[in-house]
Amino acid sequence: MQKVINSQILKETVIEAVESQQVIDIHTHLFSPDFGGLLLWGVDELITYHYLIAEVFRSADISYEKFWAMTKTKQADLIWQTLFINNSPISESCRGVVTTLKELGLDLASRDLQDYREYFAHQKIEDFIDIVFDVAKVKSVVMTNDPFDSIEQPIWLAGRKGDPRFQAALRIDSILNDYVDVGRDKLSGLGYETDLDLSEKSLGEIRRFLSDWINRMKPNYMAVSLPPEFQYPEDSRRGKVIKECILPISLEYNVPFALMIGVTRAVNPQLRMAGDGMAKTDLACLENLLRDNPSNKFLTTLLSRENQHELCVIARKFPNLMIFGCWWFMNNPSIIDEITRERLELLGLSIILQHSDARILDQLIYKWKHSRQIISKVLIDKYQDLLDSGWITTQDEIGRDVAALLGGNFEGFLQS
Ligand code: FIX
Ligand code: ZN
Repeated sequence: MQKVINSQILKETVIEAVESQQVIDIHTHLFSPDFGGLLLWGVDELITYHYLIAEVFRSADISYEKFWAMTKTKQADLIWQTLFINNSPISESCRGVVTTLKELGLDLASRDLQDYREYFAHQKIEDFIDIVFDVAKVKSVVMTNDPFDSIEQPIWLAGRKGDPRFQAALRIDSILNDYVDVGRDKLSGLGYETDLDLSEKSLGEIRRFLSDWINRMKPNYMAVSLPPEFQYPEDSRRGKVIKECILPISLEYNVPFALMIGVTRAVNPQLRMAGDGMAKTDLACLENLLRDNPSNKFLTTLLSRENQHELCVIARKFPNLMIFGCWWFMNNPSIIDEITRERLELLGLSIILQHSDARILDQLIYKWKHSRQIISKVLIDKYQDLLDSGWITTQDEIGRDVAALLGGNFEGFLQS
């Protein structure tokens, strides 16, 4: 007998469904242990996350030069003192550290960074991964894999067989955004004969490269981050490579093309990785891609709040587009709340609600805990509206919907 939901039990039913659902995290910067030093974890990494580095310069009286000359431990000391001791850690990135330490069972009353360091020093990474996946209720994560990275490349070439909970995504930014200065050299270095003019031969070689690396990595998707001025079609090397190489290979191998649009890299280069900015995009580029390539599958997330409503409308028009997550500057409670409502209202359940973008393993804990809180709140309101309209629903149906939003839709989209 299925449990019919009424207003009295709606809240607890949704919270239970959302809190217990194992998620698939479709975009992270995490790595499995076989990638060695690329896997970041522990309290010093958490505190020196680039989101926090951007914040520390607003409050600490320190020059960029001096900060970058410090060891990671010293940087973490400074950030801890500035953002957690001298000020309440109220920003989303600071609160994330608090939530993570709390969920790991550390004593927040002590505020003793040394104590926290000792806790991490006693962890064995393989066990710690299990702890984090368990606490965060994460089933699997998708990495961001750069075939040209000097640490990653030999691992893939040797036939990587790492922890299967860490799945691959083939990242192709340097071919699309930096072909002249970086991409071409890297391709040549791997034995793909490419020229600056992108002759027919070069385009064939880029297709061969993509095929080889799809076979090698078995990626969930091919991905690129793009600037706000991105256009498609585009009379540029990038436009040509997308049209002649990415799209046909994506179709042939049934590997979606993920576009993450809106980042302006190095707005303040002094901040290094923390120095990227954003702006809104003319989404005609996406409409053109979707209309001209109806058999291709696309995943998209955008960095500008101003673009989010338009993105939902585009997704209504093109079933070959799956929109996902609240990317980077979007990944803040007030904006997650807003755009999750907008997406559910315009697209129903046919979306991927969230991804974490975690760079440090431990962040899976807070990113998913904070997101689940908002997702529950939004879904309670949406189901309440349905009940008020006279719809009768069950606990199983709510569980089914939540499972789709937090992982099933991604699996289904990949398999379709
Ligand atoms: O391009 C990306 O995948 C971005 O998410 C990153 O480059 C960015 O630095 C980040 O960590 C955002 O959360
Ligand atoms: Zn990312």
